[in-house]
Amino acid sequence: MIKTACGLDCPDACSILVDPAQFPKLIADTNNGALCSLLNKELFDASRITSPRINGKEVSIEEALDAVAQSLTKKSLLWRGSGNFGVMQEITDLLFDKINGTLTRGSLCDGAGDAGIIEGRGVNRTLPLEQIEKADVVVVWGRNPTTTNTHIMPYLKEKKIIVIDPVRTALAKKADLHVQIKPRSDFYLAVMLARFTFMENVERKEWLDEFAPDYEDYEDFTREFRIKAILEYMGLDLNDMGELLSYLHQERVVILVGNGVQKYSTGHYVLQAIDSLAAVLGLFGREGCGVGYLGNSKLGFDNPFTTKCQHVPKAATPFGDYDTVLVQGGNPAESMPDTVRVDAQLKSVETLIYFGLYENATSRQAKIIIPAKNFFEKEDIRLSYGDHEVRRMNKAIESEIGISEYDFCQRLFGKLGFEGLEEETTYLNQWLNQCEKQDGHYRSPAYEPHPYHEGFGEDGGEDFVFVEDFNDDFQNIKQLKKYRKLNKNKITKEEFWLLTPKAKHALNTQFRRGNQVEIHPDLGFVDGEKVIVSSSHGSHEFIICNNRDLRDDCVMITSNVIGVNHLTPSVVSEEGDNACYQEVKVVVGRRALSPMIV
Ligand SMILES: Nc1nc2c(c(=O)[nH]1)N[C@H]1C(S)=C(S)[C@@H](COP(=O)(O)OP(=O)(O)OC[C@H]3O[C@@H](n4cnc5c(=O)[nH]c(N)nc54)[C@H](O)[C@@H]3O)O[C@H]1N2
Ligand SMILES: Nc1nc2c(c(=O)[nH]1)N[C@H]1C(S)=C(S)[C@@H](COP(=O)(O)OP(=O)(O)OC[C@H]3O[C@@H](n4cnc5c(=O)[nH]c(N)nc54)[C@H](O)[C@@H]3O)O[C@H]1N2
Ligand SMILES: [Mo]
Repeated sequence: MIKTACGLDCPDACSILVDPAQFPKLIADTNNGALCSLLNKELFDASRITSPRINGKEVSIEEALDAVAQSLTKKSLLWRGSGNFGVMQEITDLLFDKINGTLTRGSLCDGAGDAGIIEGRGVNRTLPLEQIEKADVVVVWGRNPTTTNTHIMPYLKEKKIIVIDPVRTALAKKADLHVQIKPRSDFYLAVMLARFTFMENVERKEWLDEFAPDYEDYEDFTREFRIKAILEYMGLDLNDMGELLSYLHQERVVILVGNGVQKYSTGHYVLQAIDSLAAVLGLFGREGCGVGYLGNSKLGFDNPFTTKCQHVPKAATPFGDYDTVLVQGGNPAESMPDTVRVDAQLKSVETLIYFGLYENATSRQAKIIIPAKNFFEKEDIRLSYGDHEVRRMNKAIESEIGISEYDFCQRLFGKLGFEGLEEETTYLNQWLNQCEKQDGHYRSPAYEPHPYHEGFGEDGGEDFVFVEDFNDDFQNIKQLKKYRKLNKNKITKEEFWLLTPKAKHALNTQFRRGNQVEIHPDLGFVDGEKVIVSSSHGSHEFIICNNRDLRDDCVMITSNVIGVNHLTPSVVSEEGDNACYQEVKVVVGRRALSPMIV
């Protein structure tokens, strides 16, 4: 049995025991001991790329790497996804530094929220699991842990649970209160809750005086929002607010925020407003309290892979500007927003290199294919954005297939005549040596039992910064209106918010794919019916699945569904260079309708 850690991009970062003869067993660690349905040998083997290819023809790894080396002498971009969360993924930055190549900045994931947290708190610290355990009330806000973070579920047991989500999620069904919020209105809810807290005079004055002295200005800011109009917009009334506040005003309250609230251009405002509410309630630095979001797993580390390379925004990468694009550990042709644009751009790249595990829409376009090793087959270190444990990913399986990121780099350094790459173990140790070690466990240097106990900013000496403005210029784009005119009577009268959260049995575009659009049954569609969903960015065909757990102003298409990102825009968030998957409205049409031409 070999102990390792799961490399899939998920906050659980499970420790697992591997018996190479059987497939992995999960060990009770930060988790409840149940093996995740994704750790399944059949899934890991299905569509695996087993040999290098150039222009569709199988070649030796030597030939493939020669071709890569040659292509990297031209203007090159590295686009790295999050298919494997190990730190060694980033070693290829050192190669791009040598060739004067370009990297990406920002994120497809949590960047907008992260930017909002940094504006308020100065630094994004992970809330330790033990604080969640000590809470009386847990507010789960735009996060779906039953699907995306199952090993946090035991920490929610015997707590009062409040869910704020446009979908009646599995957790919402069991919760003490579910606020089925209108999408993209979380900013207003957070501001209103702060306003009511001030009105009831239950803000934590003592704490505010010490750590967030601008709170009176914030109170003025919250008064700029008209109660009646905002409540109407959100579809909530005073009773709803009263009930919600009765939970928030309890002694130990944790707010767990997810990606759902910030898949918008204004995502940073939402996190800063939720943090501002938490400040008014005095939740920072206190036992059993706090705001948890996707943390910055590399916080506190000196990263040996930092370079001075130039960067372009990841969510709207201009692939067409480069002769050579290396895609590593990602599937941009499907996971990026606005894949109609992405597809066209990738086609214009002279040499697209795909370095990954599975066949997918990106590998199908690539000229050079380099098979990767999966996380069972190489050495690495696993940080987590959900807790502070640092786990070794030990090689558990010997495989003939593929090449590790370190070996890829080392061989290209050799071919291109570069020097300065250290041994693999040197890098691994550089990460581990920065951790605190206790009973065989490694812990991130950023760990603090009560984050922000001493205050905000990197060193804890700064005040909390409240959100102080809000600009939102979301518009229904003209093209959609034109489309509506052209297709009068053939598409739904309504424009729907697009919700695109994670799916239970897939990890983004890896593993099980889907084809469904979920919609409220009152809208009159029939299960199994084929429809075309369109936005001003593109169209795609999906199969109807009626779902009463949705609001009737939303449709839901999970991130593993083929074609979902034909609908989403290349918009980059106002702060944090993040993708804005839900900054869009869609219409639903019958099969007879031609796809929208963009
Ligand atoms: N099984 C599985 N687990 C995963 C993943 C996976 O693909 N599959 N992906 C992993 C990754 S990469 C990430 S980043 C994490 C993300 O994990 P989560 O943060 O849980 O992210 P999502 O599933 O995208 O969205 C969470 C919830 O937000 C809600 N939501 C949507 N729009 C809004 C809104 O406007 N307001 C509010 N309040 N809620 C809204 C959705 O209905 C959904 O229930 O999960 C990780 N875990
Ligand atoms: N509509 C919609 N789109 C979304 C989202 C959404 O919620 N809705 N979520 C967004 C989010 S939060 C994220 S994080 C992104 C994720 O988007 P991506 O980063 O593109 O991740 P995946 O789609 O999971 O593709 C990962 C690929 O990595 C490869 N891979 C896995 N392990 C390794 C390895 O060890 N080495 C190498 N070289 N390759 C490996 C696999 O071949 C796999 O195809 O998707 C985003 N896209
Ligand atoms: Mo993500």
